[in-house]
Amino acid sequence: MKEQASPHPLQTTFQELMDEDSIRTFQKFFASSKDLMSCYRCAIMEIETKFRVLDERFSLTHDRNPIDNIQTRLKSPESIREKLLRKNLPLTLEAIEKNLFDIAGVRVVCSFVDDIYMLADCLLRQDDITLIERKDYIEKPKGNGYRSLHLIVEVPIFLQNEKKLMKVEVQLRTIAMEFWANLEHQLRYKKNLSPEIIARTTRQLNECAQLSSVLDSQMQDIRDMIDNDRMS
Ligand code: 0O2
Repeated sequence: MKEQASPHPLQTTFQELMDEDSIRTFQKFFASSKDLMSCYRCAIMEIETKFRVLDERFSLTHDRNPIDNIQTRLKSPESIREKLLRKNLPLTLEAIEKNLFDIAGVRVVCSFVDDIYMLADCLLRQDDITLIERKDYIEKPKGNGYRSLHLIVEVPIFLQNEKKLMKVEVQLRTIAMEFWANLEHQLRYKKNLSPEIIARTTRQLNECAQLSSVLDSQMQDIRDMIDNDRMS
């Protein structure tokens, strides 16, 4: 989800799109998307605040914080363009709003696996939140071992004269899941690897994902034991 430090998106595009008409279309399009991008930024703020409130209230009653850290990101113009092209969609604001649900992203890194589900439930019980899609890659990890709980939610933002419903992608994961995903993300984008190395590293990454899953369940067991002891 983190946008890596890379050349400015417009620079890459200028190199790729040679004819001046395309360059002008792209520039005009992103100038016109400023208002929509600002709405996505507002939606990110709303969701982030909701999680910060939940963390604050939980720490009051349970004497610990379920959230380790929160990261947010707005998809870059270049990623938006790429995704629209990949999905065979036109470069329009309508196409973005209707089809791309991960323009606004909030990643919540939790201490323990059960914190993920507790926070997701608390968020989804709020009466201004609508669940659009839920993908549980913890219960069913991806083939490469990727684990996280993904939610697409709709949240209202209140502007000067209107209320607007915005979609936000929320990714919830533990510190161990985050550790694995960050390293896998770095490796995934390394180019020019031989098929043999790709096969070997894929297998090894999968083993690491399984180790991280064991780590999560052992840490959860330890915490449960400590919690039970304190209550008795
Ligand atoms: P970025 O830069 O993180 O935003 P789609 O959203 O349609 O392209 P899909 O498969 O429907 O694809 O979405 P899914 O499965 O909900 O995953 C979307 C995001 O989850 C990715 O965003 C990553 O952030 C994360 N993710 C999914 N699979 C993996 C994985 O195998 N490894 C890692 N490290 N992250 C993963 P983007 O758009 O790829 O990138």
